[in-house]
Amino acid sequence: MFGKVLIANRGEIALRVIRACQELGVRTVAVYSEADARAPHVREADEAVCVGPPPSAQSYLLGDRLIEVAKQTGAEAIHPGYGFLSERAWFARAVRDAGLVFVGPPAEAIEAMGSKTAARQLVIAAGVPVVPGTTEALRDADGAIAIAESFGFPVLLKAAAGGGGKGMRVVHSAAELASALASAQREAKNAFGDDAVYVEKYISGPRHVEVQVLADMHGNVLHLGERECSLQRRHQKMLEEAPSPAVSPALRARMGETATAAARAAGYVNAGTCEFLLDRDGQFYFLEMNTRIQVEHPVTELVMGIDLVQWQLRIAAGERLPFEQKAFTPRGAAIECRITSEDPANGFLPSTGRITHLHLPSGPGVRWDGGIEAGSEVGLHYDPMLAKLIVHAPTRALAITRMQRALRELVIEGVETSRGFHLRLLEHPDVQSGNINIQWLESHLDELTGLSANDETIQLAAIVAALAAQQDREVRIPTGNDDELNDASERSGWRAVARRESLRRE
Ligand code: MV4
Repeated sequence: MFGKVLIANRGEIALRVIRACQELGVRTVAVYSEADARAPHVREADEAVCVGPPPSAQSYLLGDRLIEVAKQTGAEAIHPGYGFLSERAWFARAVRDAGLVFVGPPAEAIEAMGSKTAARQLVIAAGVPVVPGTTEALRDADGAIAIAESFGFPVLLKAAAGGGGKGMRVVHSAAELASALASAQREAKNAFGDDAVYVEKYISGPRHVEVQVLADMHGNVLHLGERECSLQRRHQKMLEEAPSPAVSPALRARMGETATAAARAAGYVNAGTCEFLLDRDGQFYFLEMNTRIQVEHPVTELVMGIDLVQWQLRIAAGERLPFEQKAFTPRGAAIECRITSEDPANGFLPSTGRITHLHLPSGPGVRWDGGIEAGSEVGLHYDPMLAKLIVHAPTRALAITRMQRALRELVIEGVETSRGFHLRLLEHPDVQSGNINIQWLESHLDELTGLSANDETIQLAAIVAALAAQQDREVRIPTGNDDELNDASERSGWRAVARRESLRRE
């Protein structure tokens, strides 16, 4: 195992990697921007080096600088986390060329999966089902129309260098195609410096199901089942779960074999994820492979009983995977809520400020992967995800109840957060029954964000809750028929918080 690892990231994932290193007896080097000088990841690491001013382009994205810091501090490997430099093939290559280990796949595998058309060619050759479409960039509108007509409208134009939903256009008829192609090409050129656009049949109302893969340097490739990730807004996932309520053991085995075939075809090593669309008839189609650890990895960890980040490090150090595929059957159900500093009542506008008060949920089956603490300053330089709240329970229904309980325990003061939105989401019958797809969340936003109280109402509610809490502590709850009072105080989150706060002060 490595003696020392540099973590090229911040926030909750930097802390997650530090914890994995600590359990493996590996020393850690954090890097940070001037905005993060007091951030928890800086304190929790064994050493920390400031790499620049707040904008990521001048700090967390300075690959060469991070490699220099790794060499200066004697780190042997760099863990990139997710986002930032995690899927930049040039960075993986530069790390390797500097004589260090990149904790992730080989640069060649990142490259192979980075071009969506090249990835399609690669996986088709391995027998993986993909959505009908092209494997080469479109040359002109006439050619595109001929192809689109061969499988029928609507079709979806996608940037070859894209991924994650950037630069896509749904096209409903031949008449719209020429102008959609031109604008997609323009957008692709601007976003990725490459105007290559290809076309796929548009699948309407599918689920987004992704399969976790682990591969070592010795040819062992395993899958760890799927995650259901359909509940997303503007390509940002809000809630993920494992297993997917739509995947049977037989489908899991087929999707898993498909994912490992795609990974093998790419010469994949380390942790990766194959994204699929799963349609209403149980047909699944490979979309793309994410060549990094993902935000939602904890739900897989909980149902499979394995530490994925530790295994990323072990694989990078040359260890063999000691598992047999049949060891990986999901146990129970896990759900993750991404707690963001966004205001759901205000179009998910990012909210900034200092976290003045933080009360974390805990107890059976609750995990908090956070990057903040009381006193943290939340700004606009980085992603608004503050933390992930993850629960594990014997069944999906119990996991939902447990998540509701944990969200009610959670108090974050100082910035607006998605907490209340998550509570309402989990109350919805479609979410409770698992009857969701990738369009569900955006088509139910009004219902989920509708009732927004104004400041004055919130102040009144807080006062009433405080008064009610004052009563609760004065009245010794006697025996017998006080069930109603107990029920009411349990059900009101306001009252529970006020009671907790009023009792704290003595
Ligand atoms: C699609 C699709 C429908 N049909 N491809 C979005 C992210 C990127 N990985 C590909 N995406 C999609 N590709 C075809 N042929 C719908 C989406 C899509 C989507 C996929 C997964 C999760 C959320 C999504 C939201 C909108 C669109």
